[in-house]
Amino acid sequence: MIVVVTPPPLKPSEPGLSGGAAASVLHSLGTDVRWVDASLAWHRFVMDPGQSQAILQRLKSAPGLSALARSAVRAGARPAPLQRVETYQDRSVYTSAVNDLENALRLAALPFDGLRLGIGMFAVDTPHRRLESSATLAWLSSTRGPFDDYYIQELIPSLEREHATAVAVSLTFQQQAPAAFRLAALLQERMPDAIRVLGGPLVACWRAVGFPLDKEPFSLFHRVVTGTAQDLAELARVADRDTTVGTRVAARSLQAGLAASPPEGAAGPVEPLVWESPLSVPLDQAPWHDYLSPTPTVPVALGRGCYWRRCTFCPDHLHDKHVPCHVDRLSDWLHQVARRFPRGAMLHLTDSALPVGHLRHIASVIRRDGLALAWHGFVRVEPELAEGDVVRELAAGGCAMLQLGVESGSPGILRKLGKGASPELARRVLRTCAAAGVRTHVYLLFGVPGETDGDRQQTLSLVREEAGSIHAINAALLNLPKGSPMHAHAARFGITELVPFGSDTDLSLYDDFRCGPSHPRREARRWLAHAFFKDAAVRSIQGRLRAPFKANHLCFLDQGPTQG
Ligand code: B12
Ligand code: SF4
Repeated sequence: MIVVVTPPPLKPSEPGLSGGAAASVLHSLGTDVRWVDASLAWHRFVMDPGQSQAILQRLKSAPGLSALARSAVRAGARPAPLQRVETYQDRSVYTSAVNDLENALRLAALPFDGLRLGIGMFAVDTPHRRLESSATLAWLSSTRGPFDDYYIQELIPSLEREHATAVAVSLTFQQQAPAAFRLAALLQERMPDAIRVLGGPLVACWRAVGFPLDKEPFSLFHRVVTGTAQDLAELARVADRDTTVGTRVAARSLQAGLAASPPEGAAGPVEPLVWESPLSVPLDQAPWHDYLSPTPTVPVALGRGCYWRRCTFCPDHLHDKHVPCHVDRLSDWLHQVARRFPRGAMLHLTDSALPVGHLRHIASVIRRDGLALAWHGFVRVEPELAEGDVVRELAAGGCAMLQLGVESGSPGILRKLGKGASPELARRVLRTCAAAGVRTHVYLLFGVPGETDGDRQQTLSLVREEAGSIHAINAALLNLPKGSPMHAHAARFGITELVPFGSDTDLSLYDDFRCGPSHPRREARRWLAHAFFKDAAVRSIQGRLRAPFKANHLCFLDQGPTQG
């Protein structure tokens, strides 16, 4: 049996998509596979009152311990505050529940000097050590850490009981890397015969920018792969020598009536099978009752890649061209989810930019067939979303929230970013969504090369003037992705120097940058602190909300204090 493991810590509000999707693909290839959301299982493990008590015993004299312990008890209650619908009806109640969870995770990290844990967060406070470094990850893989007790007491014994022949570790975000490598080290010690494979989006991104992935700690794995369907088929073949997956796949391809030759750029005949269907987690394997959401939330990708691919600050063109799933398969999947959750579910559509055509299809199926499903996800600022009829149709078909890549209120900055949308269009889209009852989560980007206070002020004006149509804001500073057009042609954008984020960060996917004497990220950070976050309109939207769950919970939250 192959066991796919999603390492901690992801936000515990819904299943991690990548590992679950890998297990679904392996299952569709006829492989004996089980998926473990070890992130959720680890959260459940550390929130257990027995675990908190054990830490308290160990650290009797640490300051502030009793407050952390009280928080941990509240966060560990069942049902947890973040599983109750009422918690989301009042932003201050919600914020307290989030604080309790964060405190519980802080408590779990306390026994380990220099390490910090939070919601979807793992940080190293030790000077000169950063997570984006193979040396730091090698050190963490050889050191006892906050995941050990769970691995040793729960996960590894379950892998032994099931006679796992291969353990496929799925790595999406940097904060999961310490747990991924530590698991490999413990498996090497305790289950040396099991094949250890590392793959997933973060590995694919490391490979795409050309990092060598053969030294320590990568050598703890037998294989490090990007995670294409071809990689999964190969894994299935190696792990289960008695099955002839290759033959099965070929047979299934024929059954599905797929072209014999793969599309350009595809690794082999397995890929089209995967592309036909939406990619999601196995509905029968996720521990649905344990996620910290008021409604079961099912992540799904409607395709691979982005259909726009022209934003200059984005590395998306390094990956597959956009391939959306087939709408008939999408309808089938929606029905499967609705059958699994007759009392309702939230779909988290995870694509970087959701095609409006697919959204209209989802809405029409949900409405026509009366499915108890709602959904949210990222969209580009598209003219169709400024049309009242279209957005009302989406709202009637389950659209709870749209996450909009507005980025800036300055036309010059938007042109530089290659967004292909104007501030005026963004304003119309925001108003249309609000009028239709769709929450809007506005993503803003600051610290762009050449950005002035005037540009930033235009963004603030947009927020002020459209505040009544904005449900939440995400204001980010530009970390320049390696491999993005802006990085590859830095001089064209007025960048005079690319500067690594810290020394010894050989695994960082991003750089900082300077434009002559200007340090745009630093200037923007100052302006955000002094102007943006102090502005009344921004404060009225943000309220006093603690929002590390971001969109995962904002889609359930009622409006801020000054809105209707
Ligand atoms: C969609 C996406 C998201 C989605 C959800 C992702 C998810 N899987 O949970 C959302 C919108 C939530 C998201 C959020 C963020 N994201 Co993002 N995201 C992506 C993106 C574009 C695609 C990943 C994806 O889900 N694809 C669809 C799924 C179905 O495919 P898949 O994950 O590739 O899995 C398939 C295969 O890889 C394979 N597979 C998976 N695991 C394994 C394991 C083995 C052994 C094998 C053989 C195969 C295999 O099987 C699957 C089915 O075919 C990637 C970049 C990229 N192009 O890969 C960035 C990326 C993962 N995100 C990134 C970042 C930074 C973020 C944010 C932190 C951004 C922010 N500032 O808020 C947040 C973090 C949220 C969090 N939970 O902590 C970075 C991560 C690097 C890092 N520094 O941590 C990436 C790499 C982009 C980048 N280059 O910067 N993201
Ligand atoms: S920023 Fe978003 S819309 Fe632009 S190319 Fe990247 S993924 Fe596509």
